[in-house]
Amino acid sequence: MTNSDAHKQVNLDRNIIDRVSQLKAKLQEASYAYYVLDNPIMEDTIYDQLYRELQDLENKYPNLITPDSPTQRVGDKLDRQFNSVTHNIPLYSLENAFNFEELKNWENRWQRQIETIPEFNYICELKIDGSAIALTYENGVFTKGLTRGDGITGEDITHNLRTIHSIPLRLNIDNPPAIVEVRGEAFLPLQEFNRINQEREKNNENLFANPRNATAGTLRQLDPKIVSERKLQFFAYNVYISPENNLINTQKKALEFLQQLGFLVNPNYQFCQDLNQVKTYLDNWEMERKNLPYMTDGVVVKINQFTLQNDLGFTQKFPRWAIAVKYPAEEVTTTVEKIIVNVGRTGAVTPLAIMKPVSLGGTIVQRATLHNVDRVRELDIRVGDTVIIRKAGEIIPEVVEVIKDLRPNDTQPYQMPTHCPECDSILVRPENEAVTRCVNTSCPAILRGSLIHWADRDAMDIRGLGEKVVISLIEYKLVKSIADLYKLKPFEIADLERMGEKSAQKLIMAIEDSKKQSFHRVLYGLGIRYVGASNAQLLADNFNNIDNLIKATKEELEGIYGIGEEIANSVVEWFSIPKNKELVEELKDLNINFQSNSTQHIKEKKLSNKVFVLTGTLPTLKRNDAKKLIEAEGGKVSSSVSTKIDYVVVGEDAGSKLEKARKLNLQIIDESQLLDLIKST
Ligand code: 1X8
Repeated sequence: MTNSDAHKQVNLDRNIIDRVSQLKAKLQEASYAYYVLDNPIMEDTIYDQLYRELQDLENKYPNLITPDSPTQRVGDKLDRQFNSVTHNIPLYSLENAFNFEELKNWENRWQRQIETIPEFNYICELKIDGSAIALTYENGVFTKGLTRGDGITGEDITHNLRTIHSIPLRLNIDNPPAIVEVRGEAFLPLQEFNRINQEREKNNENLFANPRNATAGTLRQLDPKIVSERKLQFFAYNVYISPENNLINTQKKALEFLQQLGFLVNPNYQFCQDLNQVKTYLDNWEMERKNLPYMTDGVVVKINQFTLQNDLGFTQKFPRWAIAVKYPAEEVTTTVEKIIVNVGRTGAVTPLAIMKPVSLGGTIVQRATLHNVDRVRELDIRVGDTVIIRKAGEIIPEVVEVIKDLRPNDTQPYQMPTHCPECDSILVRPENEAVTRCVNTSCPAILRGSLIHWADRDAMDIRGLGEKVVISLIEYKLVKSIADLYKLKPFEIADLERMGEKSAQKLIMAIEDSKKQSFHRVLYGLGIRYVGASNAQLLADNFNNIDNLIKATKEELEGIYGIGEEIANSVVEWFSIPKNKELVEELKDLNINFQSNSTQHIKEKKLSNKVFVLTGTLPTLKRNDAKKLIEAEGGKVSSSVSTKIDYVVVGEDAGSKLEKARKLNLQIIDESQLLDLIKST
């Protein structure tokens, strides 16, 4: 290379470097105008061209790729579950008020907390029904995004949050503070929520019950590509800056600052002098919120002044300076066309009203649960009745009331069937239980429910195995148990209604893939009564494999913190039924995962499954801080001393708990030993 060639090379690089940074800046500006300001400054085709030019340059010169480049929003699929990360600042939830009276009580309460009440006012913001998220920016660049989790530790979902266009990858100011932490709500606009559910219905996948669940489910995807296809949005509502900035000393200024940083802030917030003005805001948005393109479930009322917020601080669970005022669940009227009963996977028989379709809380509904026989009798609901229905947090709403004055002539009281509508066995209602059951273990309804549950998102997560496919599989006698799923041949299902060869192949792959799911999901999938997703995790962590669990006695099960008598009984009973044991053996032979993976994150925590009791005054740690430290490492804190306790942490003036701990021969430690425990292992 001659001298002048080398010179040219440097120039070329300089030009390319400049071009790349210009492209990044221009694309970022256009994206911000489109997604945050809702005021596009560039044609889509131009954006695409510039984006492709940047992508080509980055492909050619990979060392020019930076994490804040617009091309870096959709990354690679994760090959493991998410890491748990401790929040720098806990993410508290909010205390709820359900009417204005309760809001006034809250004001009285916080005002009694302080000696002199300074001048103050409130900021009202809409409460968005999504997932709370914490974002970290280091020197202006987005580096980490966590879910709320339990408020102390969350899950690292950075790769998914990067796909949300209203989350800037780089803050929009010169000389950003070293650390900026932004909190806000990720959510799915209603239109997008409905589109996703329509798609899921088409693909025979289970529907999301509401936008909140859909948001949480989407954020927990391992593949950012799927996340980026679902148009999530983000409203920012809180910011922490380090080093501190004393100019931002009110919530109003914080919201304005967030906008300057490039975030989308919900524009419907309002400054209120006092609770009377808050009342006007609440009354106005009770109806107005129904016209918004996203779901809200209330209003967050915050004290505006940060000095006052700091003086008030936090209770064990909530900030004292903010409260959520919840609106009552939406109710609508419709008429009953039919009353049917549904048999679930446990054989439980639930009466349902089939109604004239109505719009309720963002979705069209047609079925409402009547819960049980007693409820049906109490309501005296009849075909032809006009009813008031309400969403109770699930996709199937409930009937709240029958408007008797609107009842047509010639109606008949509803008679619950005495026999199972699916297998004609006689229905049984055990004494002192509200539930009527079909107890025929070969009832097709029970098989159907078990298969749907097995395929559930939180169980084996088998895509394409929704209710309709399961019904066909059973109808054509292709499966008689969960194990039969793993013996299906593509040609057998390709003939089913609405299934082609391609979807059949895909379904077979998804079923095969589910063999890799972790043990706790398998346990949950078995559908043992009272063993929900979190109890399944507890059992998997403590017993490691299915053989240990099968052998476990009621006492051993009850020895686990978090497992009570009801659950223990249910587990022992389930494994004592020969048919269930046969199923487990058959699934084992098919290579279903019945073994805990010891590298799971829960195991990495130092105090996993250790239970502590705190008693007396510790020398440096406040009780609540000690609790948080223990919980952050996976431990639990109990308030009562029993043989289930691993450590009793003792401070000054410890009383009866210390005595009891000595009697039970428990391990007694002091604060410094606790801290060693956390630091070591
Ligand atoms: C939760 C929410 C908050 C706000 C809006 N929507 C929510 N779901 C807000 O402050 N604008 S604050 C909050 C919390 O602190 N847990």
